[in-house]
Amino acid sequence: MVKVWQKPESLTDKVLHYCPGCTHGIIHKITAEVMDELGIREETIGVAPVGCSVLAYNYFNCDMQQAAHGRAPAVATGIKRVHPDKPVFTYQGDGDLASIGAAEIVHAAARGEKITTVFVNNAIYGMTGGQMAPTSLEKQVTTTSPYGRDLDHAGHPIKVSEMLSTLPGAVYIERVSVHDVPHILKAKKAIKKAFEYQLEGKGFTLVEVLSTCPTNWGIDPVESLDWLKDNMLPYYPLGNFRSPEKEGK
Ligand SMILES: Cc1ncc(C[n+]2csc(CCOP(=O)(O)OP(=O)(O)O)c2C)c(N)n1
Ligand code: SF4
Repeated sequence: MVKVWQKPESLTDKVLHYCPGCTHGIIHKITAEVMDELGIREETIGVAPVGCSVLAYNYFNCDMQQAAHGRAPAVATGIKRVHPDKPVFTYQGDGDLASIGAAEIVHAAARGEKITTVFVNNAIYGMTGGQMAPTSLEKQVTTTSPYGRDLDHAGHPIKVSEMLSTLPGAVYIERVSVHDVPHILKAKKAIKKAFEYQLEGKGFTLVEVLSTCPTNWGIDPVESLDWLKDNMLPYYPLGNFRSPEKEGK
């Protein structure tokens, strides 16, 4: 019989708790496939955040450590320094990474920590009820901005990839999306590159993945994919912001 699909070995058999249509599951799957393809599952140490992906340690079939809100890059730094030969990654949402954890990620990148961050930007706090995140778009309605995000009052959404790409310690920064199959394949390639650069000891690597939150956006899963495409892509352009080749590293 021809096998057309196989669950990656780097995912456990636990049923994901994510809402129907949430693209966290897709991002878990492609990250796990990358670990399988690189043959690094047994050595890899992942760091789980707070937020909807707080339970990532139940799903990734590698060693995992939980970090308090936003502290995943600091925890990953400690792990990597103790185990410099092991692949270390953090998996973080935008509330976790760009809000209370903003300093952590900036300094990990500035120090050029040899870790990989999978940064899931769904423009909202998912787990805690859909409050405005640092990445929520102008005019975006959230539970804390019921009339839409007002820039005068709440400031501008933070473009994390652009911001981190100003730091020389960050060797690979790419923004991808998972709103359709061709983009999912590109997202997987980017995550694979990030791990490969880490294995080559190049420096800090981060892949920002534009993701959906149908529950807190208040729209169905299919419309959410369109909402991402129509609203997030214009403000968060996809592409590579920093790579070792460009930096001559
Ligand atoms: C130390 C700590 N502070 C605050 C919280 C509350 N909290 C949990 S999840 C979360 C928001 C996370 O949102 P995001 O990172 O965007 O992830 P998503 O749920 O959207 O995937 C907050 C504020 C917490 N769990 N722990
Ligand atoms: S609340 Fe949003 S981010 Fe969290 S699991 Fe549900 S759809 Fe996904």
